[in-house]
Amino acid sequence: MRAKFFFAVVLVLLLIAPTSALAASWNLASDFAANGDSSGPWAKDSGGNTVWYFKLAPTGGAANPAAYSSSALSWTTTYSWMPPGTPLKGWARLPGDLPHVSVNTGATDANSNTNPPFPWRSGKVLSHPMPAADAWPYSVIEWKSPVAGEADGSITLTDVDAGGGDGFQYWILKNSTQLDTGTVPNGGTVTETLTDEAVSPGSSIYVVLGPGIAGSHSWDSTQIDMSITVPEPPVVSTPASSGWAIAVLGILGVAMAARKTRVPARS
Ligand SMILES: [Ca+2]
Ligand SMILES: [Ca+2]
Repeated sequence: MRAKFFFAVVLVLLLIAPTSALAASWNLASDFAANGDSSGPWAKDSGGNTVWYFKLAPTGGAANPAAYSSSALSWTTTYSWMPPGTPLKGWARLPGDLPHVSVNTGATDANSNTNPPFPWRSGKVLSHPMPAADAWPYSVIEWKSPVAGEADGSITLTDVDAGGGDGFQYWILKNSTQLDTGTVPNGGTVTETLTDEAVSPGSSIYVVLGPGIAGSHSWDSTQIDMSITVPEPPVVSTPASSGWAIAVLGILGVAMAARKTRVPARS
């Protein structure tokens, strides 16, 4: 009888226990800052890498993942528009360092040596396109899902170089499906959210950055904040459910105590 009682207690605990943490999360900037190097896994293309990829898109191919390529990108830690010694790393087309997708790994914000300077915040990813007339104007960030589930995410693009220019264009895709596109004026910002986007291993979310509406890439340094969670965050145990758990355990405890203290009836 005692074994059955403890089995019942364990069963109740399993039923009312909060869902274990199953969510997997990725953050472009912190993942890149902590792990990125020339060999991946936060590298420019496939070849054994896992989640983050950096590519370029050709003229007319901003929303066509089949046309994306990383072949022109090289690993770099120096940028002609940043002071020497600034702790940066990323992928860029050399020489000229544009387009690029790179991260500031320093503990402090940095400023460019352009006039006027633009800020490159500590721990943040910047990207920069080329003019629309270039053969490969667009920089591409790809998140390739290693898991199946429903992806929630946030993607914020901010023009950090407000010295001039026509702002930037962007595209958000899941695989070959365009989820959204838009233009952002000079100095502007936009946030796109992902909600319950079904993904499976190999599914991709793309963020594509291009020059502005007039095709100019001047003053187009763009901060990209991007995070994705799959599957959705687990349900957290509430105080109410904890209260029920205590109540159920209390009832079971009282029942056991009563069983122990009950005096057998005399015959
Ligand atoms: Ca522009
Ligand atoms: Ca600008």
